[in-house]
Amino acid sequence: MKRAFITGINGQDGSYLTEYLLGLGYEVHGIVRRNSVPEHQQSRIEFVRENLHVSYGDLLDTSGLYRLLSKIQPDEIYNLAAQSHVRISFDIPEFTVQTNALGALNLLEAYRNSCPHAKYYQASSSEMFGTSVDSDGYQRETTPFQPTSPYGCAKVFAFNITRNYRKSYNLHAVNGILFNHESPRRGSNFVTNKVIKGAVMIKKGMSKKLELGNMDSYRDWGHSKDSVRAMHMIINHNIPDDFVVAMGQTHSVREMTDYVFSKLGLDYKEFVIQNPVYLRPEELPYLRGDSSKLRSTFNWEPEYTFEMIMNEMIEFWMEKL
Ligand code: NAP
Ligand code: F7E
Repeated sequence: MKRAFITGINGQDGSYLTEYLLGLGYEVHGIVRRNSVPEHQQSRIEFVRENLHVSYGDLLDTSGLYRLLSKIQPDEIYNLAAQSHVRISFDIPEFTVQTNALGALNLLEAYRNSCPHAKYYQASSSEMFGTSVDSDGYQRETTPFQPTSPYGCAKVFAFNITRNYRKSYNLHAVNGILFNHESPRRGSNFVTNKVIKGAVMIKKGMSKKLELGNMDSYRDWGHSKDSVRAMHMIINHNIPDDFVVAMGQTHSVREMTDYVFSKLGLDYKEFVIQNPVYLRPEELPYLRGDSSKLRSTFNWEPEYTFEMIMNEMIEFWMEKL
Protein backbone atom coordinates (compact mmCIF):
# COMPACT_ATOMS: atom_id res chain seq x y z
CA MET A 1 0.00 0.00 0.00
CA LYS A 2 1.48 3.38 -1.03
CA ARG A 3 1.56 6.17 1.55
CA ALA A 4 0.87 9.82 0.72
CA PHE A 5 1.41 12.86 2.93
CA ILE A 6 -0.69 15.95 2.13
CA THR A 7 -0.38 19.46 3.55
CA GLY A 8 -3.54 21.54 3.13
CA ILE A 9 -5.52 18.29 3.28
CA ASN A 10 -8.67 20.09 4.43
CA GLY A 11 -8.53 22.56 1.55
CA GLN A 12 -10.48 22.27 -1.70
CA ASP A 13 -7.75 20.33 -3.55
CA GLY A 14 -6.53 18.44 -0.49
CA SER A 15 -9.97 16.95 0.08
CA TYR A 16 -10.42 15.84 -3.56
CA LEU A 17 -6.86 14.50 -3.70
CA THR A 18 -7.51 12.51 -0.51
CA GLU A 19 -10.58 10.89 -2.04
CA TYR A 20 -8.75 10.21 -5.29
CA LEU A 21 -5.74 8.58 -3.60
CA LEU A 22 -7.90 6.54 -1.21
CA GLY A 23 -9.76 5.32 -4.30
CA LEU A 24 -6.43 4.16 -5.74
CA GLY A 25 -5.70 2.19 -2.55
CA TYR A 26 -3.32 4.64 -0.85
CA GLU A 27 -2.91 5.19 2.86
CA VAL A 28 -3.31 8.95 3.24
CA HIS A 29 -1.74 11.15 5.93
CA GLY A 30 -2.26 14.88 6.29
CA ILE A 31 -1.86 17.87 8.55
CA VAL A 32 -4.53 20.26 9.75
CA ARG A 33 -4.14 23.44 11.76
CA ARG A 34 -5.72 23.87 15.15
CA ASN A 35 -8.94 25.89 14.83
CA SER A 36 -10.91 27.37 17.72
CA VAL A 37 -13.97 25.81 16.10
CA PRO A 38 -12.86 22.16 16.00
CA GLU A 39 -15.65 21.29 13.54
CA HIS A 40 -13.86 23.43 10.91
CA GLN A 41 -10.53 21.59 11.15
CA GLN A 42 -11.65 18.62 9.07
CA SER A 43 -14.85 19.98 7.57
CA ARG A 44 -14.03 18.94 3.97
CA ILE A 45 -12.71 15.47 4.85
CA GLU A 46 -14.87 14.52 7.81
CA PHE A 47 -16.81 11.94 5.79
CA VAL A 48 -13.63 9.99 5.03
CA ARG A 49 -12.49 7.54 7.71
CA GLU A 50 -10.65 4.43 6.55
CA ASN A 51 -6.93 4.68 5.71
CA LEU A 52 -6.90 8.39 6.54
CA HIS A 53 -4.63 9.69 9.32
CA VAL A 54 -4.75 13.33 10.29
CA SER A 55 -2.28 15.11 12.61
CA TYR A 56 -1.93 18.67 13.79
CA GLY A 57 0.75 20.47 11.83
CA ASP A 58 1.72 23.74 10.22
CA LEU A 59 4.17 24.62 7.45
CA LEU A 60 5.76 27.07 9.89
CA ASP A 61 6.42 24.34 12.47
CA THR A 62 9.49 22.74 10.90
CA SER A 63 10.36 20.34 13.72
CA GLY A 64 6.81 18.97 13.62
CA LEU A 65 7.07 18.41 9.84
CA TYR A 66 10.38 16.60 10.31
CA ARG A 67 8.96 14.43 13.11
CA LEU A 68 5.90 13.46 11.06
CA LEU A 69 7.79 12.70 7.84
CA SER A 70 10.40 10.66 9.72
CA LYS A 71 7.65 8.55 11.27
CA ILE A 72 5.32 8.20 8.29
CA GLN A 73 8.02 7.66 5.62
CA PRO A 74 5.62 8.55 2.77
CA ASP A 75 6.11 7.57 -0.86
CA GLU A 76 4.57 10.82 -2.09
CA ILE A 77 4.42 14.28 -0.49
CA TYR A 78 1.95 16.87 -1.79
CA ASN A 79 2.53 20.43 -0.57
CA LEU A 80 -0.91 21.98 -1.08
CA ALA A 81 -1.00 24.17 2.04
CA ALA A 82 -1.03 27.91 1.40
CA GLN A 83 -2.65 31.21 2.18
CA SER A 84 -4.31 30.85 -1.19
CA HIS A 85 -6.35 34.07 -1.54
CA VAL A 86 -4.60 36.57 -3.82
CA ARG A 87 -6.37 39.76 -2.67
CA ILE A 88 -5.94 38.83 0.99
CA SER A 89 -2.22 38.37 0.33
CA PHE A 90 -2.05 42.19 0.05
CA ASP A 91 -3.55 42.45 3.56
CA ILE A 92 -1.28 39.83 5.16
CA PRO A 93 1.83 39.78 2.95
CA GLU A 94 4.23 38.57 5.63
CA PHE A 95 2.11 35.62 6.68
CA THR A 96 1.49 34.79 3.02
CA VAL A 97 5.21 34.78 2.23
CA GLN A 98 6.10 32.86 5.39
CA THR A 99 3.60 30.10 4.59
CA ASN A 100 3.73 29.97 0.80
CA ALA A 101 7.47 30.55 0.33
CA LEU A 102 9.34 29.69 3.54
CA GLY A 103 6.76 27.03 4.39
CA ALA A 104 7.63 25.22 1.17
CA LEU A 105 11.32 25.46 2.05
CA ASN A 106 10.61 24.11 5.55
CA LEU A 107 8.84 21.11 4.05
CA LEU A 108 11.61 20.51 1.49
CA GLU A 109 14.19 20.55 4.28
CA ALA A 110 12.17 18.07 6.37
CA TYR A 111 11.74 15.89 3.25
CA ARG A 112 15.44 16.00 2.29
CA ASN A 113 16.55 15.06 5.78
CA SER A 114 13.93 12.46 6.69
CA CYS A 115 12.67 10.67 3.56
CA PRO A 116 14.70 11.72 0.48
CA HIS A 117 13.50 8.70 -1.51
CA ALA A 118 9.93 10.02 -1.53
CA LYS A 119 8.47 12.03 -4.43
CA TYR A 120 7.52 15.64 -3.76
CA TYR A 121 4.83 17.81 -5.43
CA GLN A 122 4.68 21.61 -5.08
CA ALA A 123 1.36 23.39 -5.77
CA SER A 124 2.61 26.13 -8.05
CA SER A 125 0.27 28.62 -9.65
CA SER A 126 -0.52 30.54 -12.83
CA GLU A 127 -0.49 33.62 -10.58
CA MET A 128 3.32 33.41 -11.00
CA PHE A 129 2.94 34.54 -14.64
CA GLY A 130 1.31 37.83 -13.62
CA THR A 131 1.34 40.18 -16.59
CA SER A 132 3.45 37.88 -18.77
CA VAL A 133 1.70 36.36 -21.82
CA ASP A 134 3.31 34.72 -24.89
CA SER A 135 2.60 36.37 -28.26
CA ASP A 136 0.00 33.70 -29.13
CA GLY A 137 -2.07 34.63 -26.05
CA TYR A 138 -1.14 31.65 -23.84
CA GLN A 139 1.05 31.01 -20.78
CA ARG A 140 3.11 27.82 -20.71
CA GLU A 141 6.12 26.26 -18.91
CA THR A 142 8.55 28.56 -20.76
CA THR A 143 6.65 31.83 -20.15
CA PRO A 144 8.65 34.18 -17.86
CA PHE A 145 7.25 35.01 -14.41
CA GLN A 146 6.13 38.59 -13.66
CA PRO A 147 3.94 38.18 -10.55
CA THR A 148 1.53 40.93 -9.52
CA SER A 149 0.79 40.00 -5.89
CA PRO A 150 2.57 38.95 -2.68
CA TYR A 151 0.91 35.56 -3.27
CA GLY A 152 2.42 35.29 -6.76
CA CYS A 153 5.86 36.42 -5.57
CA ALA A 154 5.86 33.82 -2.78
CA LYS A 155 4.79 31.08 -5.22
CA VAL A 156 7.69 32.01 -7.54
CA PHE A 157 10.09 31.41 -4.65
CA ALA A 158 8.47 28.05 -3.85
CA PHE A 159 8.62 27.04 -7.53
CA ASN A 160 12.31 27.94 -7.82
CA ILE A 161 13.39 26.37 -4.53
CA THR A 162 11.62 23.14 -5.50
CA ARG A 163 13.61 23.05 -8.76
CA ASN A 164 16.78 24.00 -6.91
CA TYR A 165 16.36 21.13 -4.43
CA ARG A 166 15.64 18.74 -7.32
CA LYS A 167 18.90 19.65 -9.03
CA SER A 168 21.10 20.21 -5.96
CA TYR A 169 20.16 17.09 -4.02
CA ASN A 170 18.92 14.78 -6.79
CA LEU A 171 15.40 14.72 -5.35
CA HIS A 172 12.23 13.74 -7.20
CA ALA A 173 10.68 17.18 -6.57
CA VAL A 174 8.21 18.57 -9.12
CA ASN A 175 5.91 21.53 -9.76
CA GLY A 176 2.38 21.55 -11.15
CA ILE A 177 1.61 25.05 -12.44
CA LEU A 178 -2.13 25.07 -12.02
CA PHE A 179 -4.54 27.61 -13.47
CA ASN A 180 -7.72 28.48 -11.53
CA HIS A 181 -9.80 25.49 -10.59
CA GLU A 182 -13.12 25.44 -8.84
CA SER A 183 -15.79 23.15 -7.38
CA PRO A 184 -18.58 23.26 -4.81
CA ARG A 185 -15.79 22.97 -2.20
CA ARG A 186 -14.15 26.22 -3.32
CA GLY A 187 -13.97 28.91 -0.62
CA SER A 188 -16.96 31.23 -1.09
CA ASN A 189 -14.73 34.33 -1.23
CA PHE A 190 -13.20 33.26 -4.56
CA VAL A 191 -15.02 34.83 -7.45
CA THR A 192 -16.84 31.84 -8.99
CA ASN A 193 -18.30 30.58 -5.76
CA LYS A 194 -19.03 34.11 -4.55
CA VAL A 195 -20.98 34.91 -7.74
CA ILE A 196 -22.83 31.60 -7.71
CA LYS A 197 -23.76 31.74 -4.03
CA GLY A 198 -24.76 35.43 -4.41
CA ALA A 199 -26.89 34.77 -7.49
CA VAL A 200 -28.68 31.83 -5.84
CA MET A 201 -29.39 33.98 -2.77
CA ILE A 202 -30.91 36.66 -5.03
CA LYS A 203 -32.92 34.00 -6.88
CA LYS A 204 -34.30 32.72 -3.56
CA GLY A 205 -35.13 36.22 -2.31
CA MET A 206 -32.47 36.05 0.42
CA SER A 207 -30.44 38.98 -0.95
CA LYS A 208 -30.88 41.96 -3.27
CA LYS A 209 -27.38 42.88 -4.49
CA LEU A 210 -24.00 41.32 -5.16
CA GLU A 211 -20.83 43.39 -4.68
CA LEU A 212 -17.83 42.53 -6.84
CA GLY A 213 -14.47 44.03 -7.79
CA ASN A 214 -12.95 43.99 -11.29
CA MET A 215 -15.23 42.15 -13.73
CA ASP A 216 -12.94 42.58 -16.74
CA SER A 217 -10.13 40.19 -15.82
CA TYR A 218 -9.96 36.84 -17.62
CA ARG A 219 -9.37 33.43 -16.05
CA ASP A 220 -8.88 29.87 -17.34
CA TRP A 221 -11.24 27.98 -15.02
CA GLY A 222 -11.12 24.19 -14.62
CA HIS A 223 -12.40 21.69 -12.04
CA SER A 224 -10.47 20.71 -8.92
CA LYS A 225 -11.14 16.99 -9.61
CA ASP A 226 -9.40 17.22 -13.00
CA SER A 227 -6.54 19.07 -11.30
CA VAL A 228 -5.86 16.46 -8.62
CA ARG A 229 -5.76 13.70 -11.27
CA ALA A 230 -3.08 15.75 -13.02
CA MET A 231 -1.11 16.20 -9.76
CA HIS A 232 -0.92 12.43 -9.33
CA MET A 233 0.28 11.98 -12.92
CA ILE A 234 2.90 14.73 -12.58
CA ILE A 235 4.41 13.42 -9.34
CA ASN A 236 4.60 9.88 -10.77
CA HIS A 237 6.32 10.79 -14.05
CA ASN A 238 9.56 8.81 -14.44
CA ILE A 239 11.56 12.05 -14.84
CA PRO A 240 10.98 14.83 -12.27
CA ASP A 241 9.66 17.78 -14.28
CA ASP A 242 7.26 20.75 -14.19
CA PHE A 243 3.89 20.90 -15.99
CA VAL A 244 1.15 23.45 -16.68
CA VAL A 245 -2.38 22.25 -15.90
CA ALA A 246 -5.05 24.32 -17.69
CA MET A 247 -8.19 24.09 -19.80
CA GLY A 248 -6.85 26.38 -22.55
CA GLN A 249 -10.01 28.50 -22.55
CA THR A 250 -10.53 31.87 -20.94
CA HIS A 251 -13.60 33.79 -19.77
CA SER A 252 -13.94 37.20 -18.17
CA VAL A 253 -15.46 37.53 -14.71
CA ARG A 254 -18.28 39.42 -16.46
CA GLU A 255 -18.95 36.53 -18.89
CA MET A 256 -18.90 34.04 -16.01
CA THR A 257 -21.32 36.23 -14.00
CA ASP A 258 -23.60 36.61 -17.02
CA TYR A 259 -23.63 32.81 -17.54
CA VAL A 260 -24.55 32.14 -13.89
CA PHE A 261 -27.31 34.76 -13.61
CA SER A 262 -28.77 33.80 -17.01
CA LYS A 263 -28.86 30.15 -15.95
CA LEU A 264 -31.03 31.26 -13.02
CA GLY A 265 -33.24 33.39 -15.30
CA LEU A 266 -31.79 36.69 -14.02
CA ASP A 267 -30.04 39.69 -15.60
CA TYR A 268 -26.81 40.32 -13.67
CA LYS A 269 -26.84 44.04 -14.61
CA GLU A 270 -29.83 44.55 -12.31
CA PHE A 271 -28.07 43.13 -9.26
CA VAL A 272 -24.26 43.45 -9.47
CA ILE A 273 -22.54 46.57 -8.18
CA GLN A 274 -18.86 47.36 -7.86
CA ASN A 275 -17.29 47.77 -4.43
CA PRO A 276 -13.67 49.04 -4.54
CA VAL A 277 -12.93 46.92 -1.45
CA TYR A 278 -12.70 43.92 -3.80
CA LEU A 279 -10.26 45.57 -6.23
CA ARG A 280 -6.57 44.61 -5.99
CA PRO A 281 -3.68 47.11 -5.75
CA GLU A 282 -2.27 45.37 -8.84
CA GLU A 283 -4.48 43.11 -10.95
CA LEU A 284 -3.57 40.11 -13.06
CA PRO A 285 -5.69 40.86 -16.14
CA TYR A 286 -5.47 37.73 -18.29
CA LEU A 287 -4.80 34.00 -17.94
CA ARG A 288 -5.01 31.26 -20.56
CA GLY A 289 -2.88 28.16 -20.14
CA ASP A 290 -1.34 25.89 -22.73
CA SER A 291 -1.14 22.41 -21.19
CA SER A 292 0.08 20.63 -24.37
CA LYS A 293 3.05 19.18 -22.46
CA LEU A 294 0.78 17.58 -19.85
CA ARG A 295 -1.68 16.34 -22.48
CA SER A 296 0.95 14.80 -24.74
CA THR A 297 2.95 13.21 -21.89
CA PHE A 298 0.06 11.67 -19.93
CA ASN A 299 -2.96 11.84 -22.26
CA TRP A 300 -4.58 14.05 -19.61
CA GLU A 301 -7.89 15.54 -20.68
CA PRO A 302 -10.31 17.44 -18.45
CA GLU A 303 -13.59 15.64 -17.77
CA TYR A 304 -15.40 18.89 -16.91
CA THR A 305 -16.21 21.79 -19.25
CA PHE A 306 -16.58 25.37 -17.98
CA GLU A 307 -20.38 25.02 -18.20
CA MET A 308 -20.38 21.70 -16.29
CA ILE A 309 -18.35 23.27 -13.46
CA MET A 310 -20.68 26.26 -13.18
CA ASN A 311 -23.79 24.06 -13.34
CA GLU A 312 -22.50 21.72 -10.61
CA MET A 313 -21.78 24.69 -8.35
CA ILE A 314 -25.19 26.26 -9.06
CA GLU A 315 -26.91 22.97 -8.18
CA PHE A 316 -24.88 22.73 -4.99
CA TRP A 317 -25.99 26.17 -3.75
CA MET A 318 -29.59 25.67 -4.91
CA GLU A 319 -29.76 22.61 -2.65
CA LYS A 320 -27.73 23.98 0.24
CA LEU A 321 -29.49 27.33 0.70
P1 NAP B 1 -7.46 26.19 -0.07
O1 NAP B 1 -8.81 25.61 -0.24
O2 NAP B 1 -7.33 27.61 0.40
O3 NAP B 1 -6.64 25.24 0.94
C1 NAP B 1 -5.41 25.62 1.49
C2 NAP B 1 -5.14 24.76 2.70
O4 NAP B 1 -3.87 25.16 3.26
C3 NAP B 1 -6.16 24.90 3.84
O5 NAP B 1 -6.50 23.62 4.30
C4 NAP B 1 -5.41 25.68 4.91
O6 NAP B 1 -5.78 25.36 6.22
C5 NAP B 1 -3.99 25.20 4.67
N1 NAP B 1 -3.00 26.11 5.25
C6 NAP B 1 -2.93 27.47 5.15
N2 NAP B 1 -1.85 27.93 5.81
C7 NAP B 1 -1.23 26.85 6.34
C8 NAP B 1 -0.06 26.68 7.12
N3 NAP B 1 0.70 27.73 7.52
N4 NAP B 1 0.30 25.42 7.50
C9 NAP B 1 -0.46 24.36 7.13
N5 NAP B 1 -1.59 24.46 6.40
C10 NAP B 1 -1.95 25.69 6.00
O7 NAP B 1 -6.62 26.10 -1.42
P2 NAP B 1 -6.85 25.12 -2.70
O8 NAP B 1 -7.75 25.80 -3.67
O9 NAP B 1 -7.17 23.76 -2.21
O10 NAP B 1 -5.39 25.15 -3.34
C11 NAP B 1 -4.41 24.16 -2.99
C12 NAP B 1 -3.03 24.67 -3.33
O11 NAP B 1 -2.94 24.93 -4.72
C13 NAP B 1 -2.63 25.98 -2.64
O12 NAP B 1 -1.25 25.94 -2.41
C14 NAP B 1 -2.92 27.04 -3.69
O13 NAP B 1 -2.13 28.18 -3.48
C15 NAP B 1 -2.56 26.29 -4.95
N6 NAP B 1 -3.27 26.69 -6.17
C16 NAP B 1 -4.62 26.74 -6.18
C17 NAP B 1 -5.28 27.06 -7.35
C18 NAP B 1 -6.79 27.11 -7.42
O14 NAP B 1 -7.32 27.67 -8.37
N7 NAP B 1 -7.50 26.50 -6.48
C19 NAP B 1 -4.55 27.32 -8.53
C20 NAP B 1 -3.15 27.23 -8.47
C21 NAP B 1 -2.51 26.89 -7.29
P3 NAP B 1 -6.96 26.15 6.98
O15 NAP B 1 -8.21 25.53 6.47
O16 NAP B 1 -6.67 25.88 8.40
O17 NAP B 1 -6.83 27.59 6.59
O1 F7E C 1 -10.26 36.04 -8.51
C1 F7E C 1 -11.77 39.08 -9.84
C2 F7E C 1 -10.38 39.19 -9.27
O2 F7E C 1 -10.05 35.36 -6.13
C3 F7E C 1 -10.42 35.85 -9.90
C4 F7E C 1 -6.50 31.28 -6.34
O3 F7E C 1 -6.96 29.94 -6.29
O4 F7E C 1 -6.34 31.26 -8.75
C5 F7E C 1 -6.96 31.90 -7.65
O5 F7E C 1 -6.62 33.29 -7.62
C6 F7E C 1 -10.65 37.19 -10.57
C7 F7E C 1 -9.63 38.26 -10.20
O6 F7E C 1 -8.96 33.96 -7.97
C8 F7E C 1 -14.13 39.73 -7.16
O7 F7E C 1 -9.91 40.54 -9.27
C9 F7E C 1 -13.79 40.41 -9.18
O8 F7E C 1 -9.23 38.97 -11.35
O9 F7E C 1 -11.39 33.90 -7.70
P1 F7E C 1 -10.24 34.79 -7.49
P2 F7E C 1 -7.46 34.40 -8.35
O10 F7E C 1 -7.08 35.69 -7.78
O11 F7E C 1 -7.32 34.27 -9.84
C10 F7E C 1 -4.91 31.28 -8.75
C11 F7E C 1 -4.44 30.52 -9.96
C12 F7E C 1 -4.33 30.81 -7.47
O12 F7E C 1 -3.26 30.22 -7.43
C13 F7E C 1 -4.98 31.29 -6.22
O13 F7E C 1 -4.64 30.47 -5.11
O14 F7E C 1 -11.91 37.70 -10.14
N1 F7E C 1 -12.85 39.50 -8.92
N2 F7E C 1 -14.58 40.58 -8.12
C14 F7E C 1 -13.03 39.04 -7.67
N3 F7E C 1 -12.36 38.11 -6.96
C15 F7E C 1 -12.79 37.86 -5.69
N4 F7E C 1 -12.16 36.91 -4.95
N5 F7E C 1 -13.86 38.53 -5.14
C16 F7E C 1 -14.56 39.48 -5.83
O15 F7E C 1 -15.49 40.07 -5.32
